[in-house]
Amino acid sequence: MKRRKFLKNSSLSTAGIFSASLLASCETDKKPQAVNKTIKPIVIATWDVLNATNKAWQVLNNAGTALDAVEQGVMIEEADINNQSVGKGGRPDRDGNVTLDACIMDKDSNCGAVLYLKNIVHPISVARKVMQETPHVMLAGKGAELFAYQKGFKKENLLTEKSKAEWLEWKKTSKYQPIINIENHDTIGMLAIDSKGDIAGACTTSGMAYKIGGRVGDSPIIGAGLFVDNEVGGATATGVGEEVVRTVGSFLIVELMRQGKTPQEACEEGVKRIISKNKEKLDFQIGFIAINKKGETGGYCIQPGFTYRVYSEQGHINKTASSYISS
Ligand code: SD4
Repeated sequence: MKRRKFLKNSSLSTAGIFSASLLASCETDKKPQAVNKTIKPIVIATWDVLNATNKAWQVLNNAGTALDAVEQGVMIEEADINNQSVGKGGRPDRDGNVTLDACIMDKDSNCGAVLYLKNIVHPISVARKVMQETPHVMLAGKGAELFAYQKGFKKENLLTEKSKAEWLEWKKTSKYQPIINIENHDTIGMLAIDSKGDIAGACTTSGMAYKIGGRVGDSPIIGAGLFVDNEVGGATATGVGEEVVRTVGSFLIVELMRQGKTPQEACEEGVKRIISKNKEKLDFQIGFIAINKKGETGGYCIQPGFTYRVYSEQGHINKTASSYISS
């Protein structure tokens, strides 16, 4: 079986675990190959977002750009009403409004973001339009929504019956106390390298459940929730955004990689920086993932329970990030 076809079949059928040793065993009858120095596409995303990384990989595997891959990848989660941290079906703020934040960054350090966007299923695509079709980087609230309509996006109710019912239940106590790995689960940050070796990233969320109306987290803030430097690599975050903003987490991680740290070391340092500002009370979750220009990846978090997906020619893997606090 041809390597490409084999990989394609495997990725579609195994829904996940695909080891390098399996790949090696299927190739033993082949002639030894010269070391392939060509660039290998790869995509990495926060949490176990199999469908999103599958989509991004499809784009990369068809010689698409990293920018298209990350946009189309995260759109899967935005449209999935079962993901209650992103797009349609997201948990609302304390007043029952679903408000979305997203940003995108390309290989040339162009970036676009939307903040506090209502009624639009795909904030990431609006963010891309802000990046490519306006002189601005960020649009917020009503202005972002009007811009989206002008660009042809349709108005849609984002509050599903499930999220509404949970919100009505929450209102009985109205206690804002995000539950680790539950209410801050599944925000998607995605980083990709395409066949030209270019890097892009995207991050999209409905933010912290039951936040004060108007609250914006780290996810649409370039440098905090996402940062890409095509010379170095990229990083993205999930978890309590306020803490990520305080240390400009994703930018910090990319700069640490620029200084020579591996993605794993840089993520660990980024998490530890946050911890150093919160010695008294570590009752929240932050998870970072990162990728460097060589396609090496890393992930680290405060609390156990954060996973991330990596999809490359080696296969499709859901990795459990190591954590500062052990399980
Ligand atoms: C925020 N970082 O709005 C986001 C929340 C998140 O999974 O990551 N949820 O602060």
